[in-house]
Amino acid sequence: MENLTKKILTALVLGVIAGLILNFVPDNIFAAADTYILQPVGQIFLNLIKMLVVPIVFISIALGTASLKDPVQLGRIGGKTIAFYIITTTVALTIGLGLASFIQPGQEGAFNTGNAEYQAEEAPPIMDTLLNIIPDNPVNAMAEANMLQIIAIAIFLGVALAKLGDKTAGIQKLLEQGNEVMMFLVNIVMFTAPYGAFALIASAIGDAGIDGLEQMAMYMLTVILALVVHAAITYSLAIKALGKASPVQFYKNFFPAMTVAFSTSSSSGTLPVSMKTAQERLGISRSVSSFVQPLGATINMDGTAIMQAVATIFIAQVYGMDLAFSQLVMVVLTATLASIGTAGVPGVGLVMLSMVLQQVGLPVEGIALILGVDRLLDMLRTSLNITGDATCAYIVDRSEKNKESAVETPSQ
Ligand code: DAS
Repeated sequence: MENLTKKILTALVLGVIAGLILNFVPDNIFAAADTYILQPVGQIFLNLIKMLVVPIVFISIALGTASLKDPVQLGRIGGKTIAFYIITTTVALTIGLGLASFIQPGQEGAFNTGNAEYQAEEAPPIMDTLLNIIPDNPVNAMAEANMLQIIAIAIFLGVALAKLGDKTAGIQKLLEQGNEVMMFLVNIVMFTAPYGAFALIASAIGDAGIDGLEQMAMYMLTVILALVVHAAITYSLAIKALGKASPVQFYKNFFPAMTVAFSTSSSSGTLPVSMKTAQERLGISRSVSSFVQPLGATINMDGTAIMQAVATIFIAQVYGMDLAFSQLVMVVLTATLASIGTAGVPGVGLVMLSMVLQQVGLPVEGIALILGVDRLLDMLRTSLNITGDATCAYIVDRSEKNKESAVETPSQ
């Protein structure tokens, strides 16, 4: 994994250089390079890694649930996970709102809002998302890669396997072997990671353009600063205080998965690697990792929440609109709820941002101002998203192990 991480990092550096160079070639040359080389290579890598997500999530959750001692433990793990996710997302939003209000990245009149337009995609209503968690057609859920429904089906199967025990040993063995096959395929697919990483970041930098990067520098720096503060403070404190571990060591061990998340901008697509890294390098049990991380890839996106908070303040400033405290509270509530219903795929943060802006009465077309640099920020915030999921899995796993050891070694 170390060697692969070095190759991905090298590919990313070369991709940034290539992207900057592409800014100095004629537009038609960049368009041809992007259309016939960079996009296809990047898409092949993304498709290969996403190909494994549904089987890996389904098999790991079913096996993880089946290995739990009792369904009560599943309920306890679920409760701790949801609580951690809601608290850290709220903290992330507060950091984003606070830094953006302090730094003031958007000045009224500094940006051309005249021809800004953005066609907002409809994000699913929250209630529909919650009701749709229980699928009416498991095959459909798999075909549509509906992660929340796949998680629900896998949990039902896992509980049945746990209850039926030896009667279904054959199915459990089949799932175990399926997991082995999937992990092998992850290793195979990851050989394409450096090429995909190079292509995706070169395309994103070439597309953003040096002018676009300069004009959006303050906005980007505010988002990046908030991402770093959340990782360096919120997660580090949680790892130290609740996980009883060194945050530096945690980040070193989880870094390979973060480079893949950065390259793909997809939490769901990175799941095969983030779960493998969490289990093999962070020592998180498969039962906790395979429940907490897939759930987090779908409902927990602290990096995305930070972008939404900063973007909301930025757009309000650019359009010269002040946000009352009650509107800021609405931003926190809407962004927290919006993240539950959307899967971790590239660009989903903007779909949710349009919901937040509509909720507080800000012009949705303001998203057009940040569109050009969003893919680059998506890479960074997706790395934070999966890190929050792994931090939660680590802490929940430690608390479960402490509980088990407490039970096994009753007080004297
Ligand atoms: N790319 C999303 C993810 O996979 C995050 C986002 O779009 O904000 O987590």
